[in-house]
Amino acid sequence: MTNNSSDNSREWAAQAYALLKKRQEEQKQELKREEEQKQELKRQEEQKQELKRQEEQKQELIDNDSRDKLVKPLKKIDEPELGEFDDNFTWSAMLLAAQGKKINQISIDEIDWLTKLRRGLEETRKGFVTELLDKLGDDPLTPESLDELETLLIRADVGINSTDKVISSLRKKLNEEVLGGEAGIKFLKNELKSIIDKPIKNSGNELLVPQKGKLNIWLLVGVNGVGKTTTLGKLAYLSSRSNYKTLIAAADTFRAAAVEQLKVWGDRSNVDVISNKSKNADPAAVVFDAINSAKKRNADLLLVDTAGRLQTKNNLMDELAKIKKIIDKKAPDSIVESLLVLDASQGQNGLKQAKSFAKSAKLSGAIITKLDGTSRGGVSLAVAEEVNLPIRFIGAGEGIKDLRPFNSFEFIEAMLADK
Ligand SMILES: Nc1nc2c(ncn2[C@@H]2O[C@H](COP(=O)(O)OP(=O)(O)O)[C@@H](O)[C@H]2O)c(=O)[nH]1
Ligand SMILES: [Mg+2]
Repeated sequence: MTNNSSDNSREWAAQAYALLKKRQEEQKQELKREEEQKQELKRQEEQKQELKRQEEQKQELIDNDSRDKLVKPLKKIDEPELGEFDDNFTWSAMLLAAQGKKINQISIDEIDWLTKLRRGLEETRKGFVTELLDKLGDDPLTPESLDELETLLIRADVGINSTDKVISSLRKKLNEEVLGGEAGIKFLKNELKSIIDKPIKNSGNELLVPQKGKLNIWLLVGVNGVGKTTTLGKLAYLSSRSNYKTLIAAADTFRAAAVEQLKVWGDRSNVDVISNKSKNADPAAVVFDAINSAKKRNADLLLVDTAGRLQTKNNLMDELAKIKKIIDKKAPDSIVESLLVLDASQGQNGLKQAKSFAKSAKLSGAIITKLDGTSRGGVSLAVAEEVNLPIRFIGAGEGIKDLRPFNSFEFIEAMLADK
């Protein structure tokens, strides 16, 4: 990046920061005003109560109930606090600007997420870009530096196929022209992005959102512990926040605690959970009930949590097939997505799981979780290239907001950020 454009971006980021700061200040003032009004109401009510008490001296108990009803629950600030105007902010704001966002269109939420994503991919980046940049410096790329790059890509779990692809197109490019370090990185980013974008383009659907006017059913599948239930909770929040009528089906009837875990998530986003109390209930029966409820309530999106025990994989696949059969029968017009949840920290192991699931269950997309604090974030590329699955969402943390629709530009920029 030239000094000039970096100066401009910094200026842009500074303006965005000032605007967000102002907005946050206004929000705080608004909250303060509301709080003051509430206090005033409360005071008036207390006065009234006092009068009443004096009138009804016989009544000893204070009527707490009516007072409580007046005090509405505090409106929570939905956005996280604005942090410092630092390198994280500037980097995140620059990424948003690069995607055509206007200053007044960005939110603290987005900045927060991008900061998290970049921090999460730090381990993947270390020993990859940092090393690469050290090695390349400002010198033009050479065939030897390509060998090093090859090793680094494989080490970051990008996968053999994707690595081969990238290295051979870089080699071809080098035969045509001299490529400096910076231009090399840019070319590399483009190559990686096009690998990850290919299945998304092939699916004919850039962004996965529930289709309005239809029942959308999203099945979350994957082995135990990868983050299915957590991801489903975050999805429920994302979807209800975007005003989709959402419902959860607790079809992991194998783990007793799974239903409780889901209910906690459901409560947090105000989404109902359909479950079956009997032990070892049939998952397909839960889905059957959930579809009934979804139809009755005119729901837009039904999120289905499934079991993931690996030791009885055949049963698991049978179970998924049975769930799908019920859906075909009960809701033939619904739009079904089978999303494989993959734990990025499992690297090549996760890739193996993806391949075996893809063979037996018809998958339509992937969700990569636990991108925070793993050195194996590159596995996302391998999933796109080797299992041919569009990545739909990524998770980078255990919080309710730590999941976002996948954005390949942001992902690659975060993976190859130069700090
Ligand atoms: N750090 C981190 N932990 C996660 C993420 N997603 C899920 N987890 C954790 O992974 C563990 C297993 O998650 P769970 O949703 O129960 O997995 P399931 O068995 O596939 O349903 C839990 O401790 C989650 O808090 C993530 O994006 N980042
Ligand atoms: Mg679970």
